[in-house]
Parts: sequence; C-alpha cells; structure tokens
Amino acid sequence: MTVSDPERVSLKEAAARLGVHYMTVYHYVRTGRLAARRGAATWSVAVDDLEALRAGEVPRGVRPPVPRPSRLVDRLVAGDEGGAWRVVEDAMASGRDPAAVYLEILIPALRLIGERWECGELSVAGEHRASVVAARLVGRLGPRFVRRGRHRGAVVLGAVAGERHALPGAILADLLRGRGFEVLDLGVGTPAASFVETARTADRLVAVLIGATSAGYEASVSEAIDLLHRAEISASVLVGGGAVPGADEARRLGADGWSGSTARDALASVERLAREATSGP
Ligand code: B12
Repeated sequence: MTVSDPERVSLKEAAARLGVHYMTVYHYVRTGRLAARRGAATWSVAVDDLEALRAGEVPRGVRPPVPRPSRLVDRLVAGDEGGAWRVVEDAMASGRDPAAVYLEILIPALRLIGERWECGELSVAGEHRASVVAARLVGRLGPRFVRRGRHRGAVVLGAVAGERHALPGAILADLLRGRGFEVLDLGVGTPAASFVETARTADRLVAVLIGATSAGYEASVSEAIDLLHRAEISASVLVGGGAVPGADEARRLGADGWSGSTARDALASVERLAREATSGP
C-alpha cells in the first residue's frame, strides 16, 4: 500500500528508511515514540517525525503523558510483569530516562504499596507479589545505568543481617552507577566482616553505605560500623534509609554521617563525599 501524502510514509517504508524491522516501528508507535495516523489504505507516519527519531530526538507533540505511579501499583500488585514493564516503556517513551523511572514512578509506587499495606488495604501476599515484579523491573533496567570508562570512585553498599528490604539498595546502586560510581552492592543480610573485606579491596573508596529500611536491626548496624572503624577503613561510613530518621540517630549508631531517608538524599551525600575526596585535604 502507498501513502498519497508526500509528507508521510507507510510503516513499512518507515522501517526501511530507519533500517529497522517493521515490528520495531510498530513498537515505536505503540509506545508513543512515533505518532501514526490511519488513512484510507494504511497507517502512516510523518517524514519529519522519522527524521527526528533518527536524530535521536523524540518527535515534538507525540510524547505520551508520564504514567502515574498508581498505574504501576496496579500492575505490580496484580503480579503482572508484562503490564508493569509496559508502564516503564511508556515512561521512557515520554522522555523519562531510567533514573527518572526509578525516582518518579517506581519509588513512589513502592511507597504507595507500603501505605496500602499499613492501612490494611493490601495483604502481605499482595505486597510480596508486587515486590517480586518490582525486583524484575530493576533487573531489566539495571544494565542501562552502567557507564563506560574510568569510574568516579567506589561505593560499598549493603544492609545487615535481618534486613529483608533488598529493593532500596538495588535501586540506589543503579542510581549511583548512573552517576559514574563503581558500586559494590552486598545486598541484604550482609555479615559485618563482609563490609570490611569489600571496603578493603575497593578501588578509590568514596563511602560505605549501610541501609536500614526496617526498624529493629540497630545492633547489627552498629556492629558493622564498629568493625569498619576498627579496620581503619578511611572512607566515611554512612547510614540511611527509611528506618534512620535523622543525623542524630545515625551518630547514635556510630556512623560518620547520615545519608538521608530518600534516594535523592543518598545521591547528594555520595556526590558531596566524592567532591571532598577529589579536592584533597
Ligand atoms: C517491598 C516491601 C517489602 C518487601 C521487600 C522485598 C524486597 N526484595 O525488597 C517484603 C514483603 C519482603 C517486606 C517485608 C517487611 N516489611 Co516492608 N516494605 C516494602 C515497601 C512496600 C517497599 C520498600 C521499598 O523498596 N521502597 C522503595 C525504596 C526505594 O524507597 P525508600 O524507602 O525511599 O528507599 C530509599 C531510602 O532508603 C534511601 N536511602 C538513603 N540512604 C540510603 C542508604 C542505603 C545503604 C540504602 C540502601 C538506601 C538509602 O534510598 C532508597 C532508594 O534506593 C515498604 C514501603 C516503603 N515506604 O518503602 C515497606 C516497609 C519498608 N516495610 C515495612 C515492614 C514493617 C515490613 C515487615 C516488618 C512486615 C511486612 N510488611 O511484611 C517485613 C519485614 C522485613 C524485614 N525483616 O526486613 C515498613 C517499615 C517500617 C519501619 N521503618 O520499620 C514499611 C515502611 C511499610 C510501612 N508503611 O509500614 N517489605
């Protein structure tokens, strides 16, 4: 089928001009990266939009709205990985990069899930289903944060024995990688000695971050900090996360500082330490 308007081409012609498979163009249309119009004979796209796409710009006027976190909550709670991934794709098609997907959609969605659980609207089973799908989204987005070339310094990150909230650390690790740091993520349930072993071998260590999302594991957090100090790890040991309400609490736990209670706070804390490390004494 041909398209009569000289300013427009069929999807098949668009695929040929972009040098991609027809299904790729179809995907661009479905996720909003290309606006298609249905004519009498076939679907078509504007030649200008194709050029903008080829130049790496999202064509003007075709960005779909940024999905609301509640849309992701629904897919997560339903245990629907495909639907949840479509929300992520829609967010990226609307111009959001993977960091913004975390900060503006996934983190707010996880917080909404916590609120629903807390007020009895969502069962523990629902929370578990949502967590599994959320972890799979993080797994799919993770490689997109990896930067090539010399890193800006290493960050050791983990949570102590008893803590089961792995998502905050995994998300923060990706966000730091996206900023050019090498992240040695130890995950949850990390023995105190493993923080020391990893910190000792890190290349240009900027900070050790110990996350606490659940209350009740303060003794293990203090034990890990104490061991790091006794091993004379030169970089600052920060604690942060939802269960550490402020700098006073962080100091009571023995930490050198507080990385804040949000991901943005933690990023700012590491950036500050990296600047101090490069500016020298
Ligand atoms: C998913 C989830 C779970 C999952 C975890 C699955 C997984 N693989 O991670 C499961 C179902 C296992 C779980 C279990 C429990 N959970 Co839960 N859970 C959540 C939920 C909904 C999301 C957590 C999350 O990933 N948040 C998203 C992160 C990205 O957001 P964030 O908290 O802002 O994280 C940022 C900060 O931590 C900050 N940050 C700043 N500095 C630093 C430093 C470091 C090192 C790190 C890592 C982060 C950090 O950066 C993070 C971004 O990465 C929260 C709700 C919430 N508000 O978060 C409840 C929540 C954390 N859970 C809670 C509770 C009570 C529990 C349970 C005790 C009971 C239950 N709900 O079943 C158990 C026990 C867990 C345990 N022993 O650790 C409470 C914690 C209250 C408290 N402070 O003690 C919350 C807040 C729910 C609520 N509203 O009451 N949970």
